[in-house]
Amino acid sequence: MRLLLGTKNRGKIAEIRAILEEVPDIELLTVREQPFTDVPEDGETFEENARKKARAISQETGLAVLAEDSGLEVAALGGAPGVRSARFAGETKDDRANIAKLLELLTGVTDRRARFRCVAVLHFPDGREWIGEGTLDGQIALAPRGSAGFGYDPVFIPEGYEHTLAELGPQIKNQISHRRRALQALIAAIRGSSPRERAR
Ligand code: ITT
Repeated sequence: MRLLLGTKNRGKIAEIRAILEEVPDIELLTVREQPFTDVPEDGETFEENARKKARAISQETGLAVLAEDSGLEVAALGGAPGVRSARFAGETKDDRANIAKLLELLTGVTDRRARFRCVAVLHFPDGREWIGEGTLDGQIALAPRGSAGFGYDPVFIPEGYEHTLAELGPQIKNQISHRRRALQALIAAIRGSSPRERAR
């Protein structure tokens, strides 16, 4: 199966590639081989944004497209930054600025529970569409630690671990991540059932 990855985020591309390496018969194309236009992410949910990206890029390119929308939900912030995770500190999608803003808002806050969420959508040009969702629970660290990964990885300590995802590195992250779980759910849906209705 030939799939175009509908993301321009290099961290996501590397992780999805590594996760899907285990799945036979998938040929992945990226924005390098097949450029596409940015899709405005103005939906209120991860699912809405993921569907929007997959559909728009599939329509533009005529290819099967795997897109995902993901983000961080922080309990003490009522689920923020959520769908606005990439632009939390501004339109430039600056990871460092996003982390600085998050730590600032959590100064003195003892409840540091957080959850990564990812919704992945696979859309075919003939309209068939599948979806998978995954989460990863954890805590927000008091300060950034580690250099691997992207986004909020330096401040996210997954449940059951003492180190941040940026310290744990891709081998461990890709075994437990919200992205892996979403892709696993998507693959299970493809293998086990018919596509979910397109008109949702
Ligand atoms: P595309 O829309 O091109 O896929 P994007 O970076 O704009 O790329 P999103 O809108 O889905 O992607 O925003 C996701 C943001 O959530 C991302 O920029 C990070 O700040 C954060 N995020 C999601 N998954 C993450 C992960 O595994 N590790 C750290 N941060 C993550």
